[in-house]
Amino acid sequence: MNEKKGTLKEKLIRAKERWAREGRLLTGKAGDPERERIPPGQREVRDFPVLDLGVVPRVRLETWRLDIGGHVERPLSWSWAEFKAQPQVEIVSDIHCVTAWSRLDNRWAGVAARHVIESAKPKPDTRHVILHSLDGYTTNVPLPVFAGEDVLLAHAWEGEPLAPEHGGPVRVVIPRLYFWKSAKWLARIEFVAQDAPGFWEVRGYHNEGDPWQEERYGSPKR
Ligand SMILES: Nc1nc2c(c(=O)[nH]1)N[C@H]1C(S)=C(S)[C@@H](COP(=O)(O)O)O[C@H]1N2
Ligand SMILES: [Mo]
Repeated sequence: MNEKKGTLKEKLIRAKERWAREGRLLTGKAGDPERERIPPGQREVRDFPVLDLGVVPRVRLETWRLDIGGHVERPLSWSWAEFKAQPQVEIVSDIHCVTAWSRLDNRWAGVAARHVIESAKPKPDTRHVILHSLDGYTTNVPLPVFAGEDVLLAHAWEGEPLAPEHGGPVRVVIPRLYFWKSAKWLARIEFVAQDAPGFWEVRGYHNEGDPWQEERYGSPKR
């Protein structure tokens, strides 16, 4: 990474840590997903903003692999062809980013997280899933959330291959949590018995991140 990009990245991280300390955007009211479409403190956008640490990893499909392991009976490593040969599903879901934008009705295509779980067979005391990305980013999710029927390893958005800036070739999509839990440039899925907070979770962001409960920020875990 060059020096300028490094500085921008540090500035962005500092700003988002400050938001967490100040509790920016908090309304103090929970929302009801049965009756409302937009969680508290969010506003709808029509474009598709890009949010990351400012470095888009260069990925070649010929060498791309997805490793699935940790606390499992059957560790797996899929090439691009193997990944594409898994059962494919299409899911329409909403995005809720902790920076307050929500984007409704996104049509994703890919491999269901449930299929990954059934294939790798996590051991009975598995509690969490750590997602590892090619830019060094990590995020953690409880296994029951990752096992949700709407959770996807997505390679397409609105009928087109997922763009590199949005996490292509493959990103995770977890509609029930704030979008920072949806790891872009997915490289490894690690099942674990012991939770481990990820990149934003150790920088003041909530460990679970349910937008309807406004779980934007948590206590610092450093
Ligand atoms: N690998 C990786 N995944 C990531 C991030 C990142 O920096 N690196 N940023 C997260 C954050 S904070 C958000 S809001 C969403 C943004 O996804 P988008 O750029 O497709 O809108 O990706 C999430 N996944
Ligand atoms: Mo974000």
